[in-house]
Amino acid sequence: MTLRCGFAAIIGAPNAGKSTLVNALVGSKVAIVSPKVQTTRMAVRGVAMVDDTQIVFVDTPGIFKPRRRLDRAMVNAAWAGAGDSDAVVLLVDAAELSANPAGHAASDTHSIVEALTKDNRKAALALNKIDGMKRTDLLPMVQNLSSQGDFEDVFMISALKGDGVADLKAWVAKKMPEGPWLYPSDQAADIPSRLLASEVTREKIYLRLHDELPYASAVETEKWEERKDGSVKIDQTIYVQREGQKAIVLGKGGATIKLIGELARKELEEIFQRRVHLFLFVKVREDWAEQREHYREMGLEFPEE
Ligand SMILES: Nc1nc2c(ncn2[C@@H]2O[C@H](COP(=O)(O)OP(=O)(O)OP(=O)(O)O)[C@@H](O)[C@H]2O)c(=O)[nH]1
Ligand SMILES: [Mg+2]
Repeated sequence: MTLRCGFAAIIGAPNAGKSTLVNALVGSKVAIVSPKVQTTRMAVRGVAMVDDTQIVFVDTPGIFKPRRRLDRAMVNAAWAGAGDSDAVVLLVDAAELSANPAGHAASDTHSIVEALTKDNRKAALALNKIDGMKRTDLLPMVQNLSSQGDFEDVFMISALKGDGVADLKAWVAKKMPEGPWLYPSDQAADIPSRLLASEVTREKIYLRLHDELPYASAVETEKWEERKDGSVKIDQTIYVQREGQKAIVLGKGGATIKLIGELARKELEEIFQRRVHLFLFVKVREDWAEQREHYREMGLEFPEE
């Protein structure tokens, strides 16, 4: 028996479905998902087994043209995830590309292909969200992308429905080098519980609140208190940048934060398999996105510029 183990990075433009795909490949929820762009902020590892091969999938933030400091930290984290890996999968939202061939997703994807080519980095191409698309729309897209870069292989998948996911996983498994496993074979996620708890709350913010609010917010787990009865009490702070945003997060009579807290608590109870008491606080900190300590809390490196 030869053990194999390695890293496989899933990269792509924002909203391509990277986190959905990593969850599907791993078979449990390790990364948060929302319909909004820039949901993922840091690289998250999910572990999958294929026979004697252990694959450490790395979900990465979307790669786009960064404007803010936080954007730069996210894009840096994405490329760092790709740099350390034994296989790279470039994931593309085929439905979006078909609907908007000259949109953001297309140009971000084009820039990623250029960067991969320039660095001589090999990658497989995976067209995602093919559910509900016509095959005849996919072929010209593959031709177009293949003329931009040289891909090791091409897959057409639906991360949401599962189509093609097993084939992609088998391809990745073959790319993994010989070596001992890094994780126990039954471990799926590698993220500290406190950080996972913050991410779950942030997902509910992305699902429930709109416009600039998700992008102006950060969640930090301040306290994690084990109780004698087996439950856990978690205190979290939601940072926003303006008083008006605080009012929106709270909602009328506190209704919005109550709902966010309930949704997050239910999911945390499922993930941790125990009772959770979740307490959310909202704080205005105009410049949290410029402060080094928040980046460490988010699992990101602080970009100097
Ligand atoms: N129809 C369809 N929707 C999908 C598929 N995969 C993902 N989605 C949806 O696309 C949206 C974005 O999914 P995510 O997994 O958060 O995408 P992401 O690439 O991780 O996004 P960022 O972290 O923001 O870069 C969500 O609403 C998903 O449900 C798919 O195969 N088909
Ligand atoms: Mg994501």
